[in-house]
Amino acid sequence: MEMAKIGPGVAGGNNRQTLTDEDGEGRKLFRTWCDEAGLSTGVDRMGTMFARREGTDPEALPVYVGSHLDTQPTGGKYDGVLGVLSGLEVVRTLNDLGIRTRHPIVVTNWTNEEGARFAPAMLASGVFAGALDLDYAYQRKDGEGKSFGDELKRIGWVGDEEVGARKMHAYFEYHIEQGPILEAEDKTIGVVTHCQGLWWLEFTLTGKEAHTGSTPMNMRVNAGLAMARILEMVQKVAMDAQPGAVGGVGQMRFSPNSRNVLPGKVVFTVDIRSPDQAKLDGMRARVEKEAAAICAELGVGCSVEAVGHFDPVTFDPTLVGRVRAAAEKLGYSHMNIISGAGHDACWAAKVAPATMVMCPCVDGLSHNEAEEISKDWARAGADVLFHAVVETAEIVE
Ligand code: HGY
Ligand code: MN
Ligand code: MN
Repeated sequence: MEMAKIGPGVAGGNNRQTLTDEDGEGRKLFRTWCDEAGLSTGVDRMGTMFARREGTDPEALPVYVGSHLDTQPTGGKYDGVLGVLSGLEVVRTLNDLGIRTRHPIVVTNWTNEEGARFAPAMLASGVFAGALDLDYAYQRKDGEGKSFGDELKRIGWVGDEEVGARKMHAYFEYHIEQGPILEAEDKTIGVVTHCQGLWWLEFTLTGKEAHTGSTPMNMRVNAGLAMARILEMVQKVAMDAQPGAVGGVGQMRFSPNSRNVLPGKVVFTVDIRSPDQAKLDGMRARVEKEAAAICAELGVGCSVEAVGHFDPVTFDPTLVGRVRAAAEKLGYSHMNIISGAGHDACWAAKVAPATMVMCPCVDGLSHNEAEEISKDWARAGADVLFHAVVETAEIVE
């Protein structure tokens, strides 16, 4: 709730977008809490924050536990934040109980998980895992043409650590489900076995700017109509690929975006996802092929760029087993679940054993200011996270 006071939304949620002044303030507050917990904080060149609690064995690779503090423009208070602050709570609890672990524990705040201001999502963890390079990340632009690199410098969070130089013994991420399954099944804990893969396809359609009144229908090069038909087609592609597939569009821009000018340019991003690799890639191929045909029929120019991608992820079975065992030991109802949303854990899984813990959220709602959880759910997930992390970090008597 303290963190939620920074970058408040307009309807009870948060607007603390990455690399804004509010993000900078949230980072400072998190840093203060880490200092108070006796952690030493390092920052890498993507601005990701790593707060370290020493282990008894300085040679042992740390157990990382983290998520993200940046939010959607109309985000909730828990997406990402719950995971970062629960990681901090693991450390505080160990401090309170005077427990020492062999492996160090590092609480992590990844930069730009959301990909709302700068695409792609999970940008910093993608660079950390070597899937994206630093220069590409630094040049990503927001809707006002500001670059990631300039904005990171502006808020003063360019760290000195090489991105990806840190090696992990294991990575854990605790996150709200952001979907309706756990609540509908009345389960308190999601044992996350996999995460679905994703493509973000940015389409740029070129029409002919003309008067919406005096231009006869047969003379129009209507990029807006092409976009509408492509959105209908994306819906059909996703429905034809059921079960286990989603597709839609969250953002589009008309230019010149004037009521009585047919758009010269329409830019929008198609978001398609599936846990099945063949289905995911098949949907991408079909969307691109059918979009080209729609535009050709209307005489509209069509170009597409993949601005976000990761393949379906299988989390580490040993760590998944520890999450399940912790839920059982603590007496929480639980079920296996595939994450519908993407997370930094998806990239961490490329470079270390990784897994996630999930708790339900009310009505499965997220990326909405009304996002809500219960204290019982929050505590149960943090409990399970604590036990799984501590078992992996090995208590030293
Ligand atoms: O898009 C996602 O799945 C995540 O919320 N960034
Ligand atoms: Mn998130
Ligand atoms: Mn999110």
